[in-house]
Amino acid sequence: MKLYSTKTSPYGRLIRIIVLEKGLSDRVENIWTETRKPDLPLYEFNPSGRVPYIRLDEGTGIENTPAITDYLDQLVSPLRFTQSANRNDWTYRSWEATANAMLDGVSVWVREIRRPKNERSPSLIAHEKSRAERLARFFDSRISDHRFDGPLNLLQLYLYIALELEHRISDLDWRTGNTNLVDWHARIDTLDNVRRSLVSD
Ligand SMILES: N[C@@H](CCC(=O)N[C@@H](CS)C(=O)NCC(=O)O)C(=O)O
Repeated sequence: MKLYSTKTSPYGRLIRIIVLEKGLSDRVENIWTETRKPDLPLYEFNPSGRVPYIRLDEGTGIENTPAITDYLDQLVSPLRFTQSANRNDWTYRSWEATANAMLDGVSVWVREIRRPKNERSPSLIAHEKSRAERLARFFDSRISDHRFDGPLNLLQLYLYIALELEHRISDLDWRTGNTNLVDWHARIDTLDNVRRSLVSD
């Protein structure tokens, strides 16, 4: 199967980590595409034009990170990311959704600052900056919980990938005052599959 992504998509990187964690590298070919341009070949089979997108060998495909994660997870047992025990752990589920919200918010921020200066919305940027800072404090005070430890799960991945966007947004300062989160990020950052998921632009 083929994994369509841009080299910079945070969601694409998350899926690359899951591919590695599930031992699926031999079955998934990375295809680098562009987005947000007219007439991309991607639109022929994925009309939304969003990535990541998994094109299955038999000609169908799936977009959206949770659905792709579900698909990849069920290919190789044991289930790790979706239907596993933590699906009924509502504290886990609540934090996973909050980490997903952080990634969505910071992604909106990145997209906004990539627009021409005269098209950017200062109020949107201020909103996303304050959301990200609030959520960084939220996770800093919970990061010693066991749910942030042990084998990578979706909660950890959403949070790590959101924090990683500091490399793309100079105003994203989640580090100041959040020393627990800084230590946690540094530990996740050294994991083998997390390193292997990096690609140069
Ligand atoms: N909710 C989606 C978000 C995916 C997303 O926002 N992808 C961006 C790249 S990071 C994209 O494809 N943008 C191109 C477009 O909107 O046309 C997911 O979880 O996969």
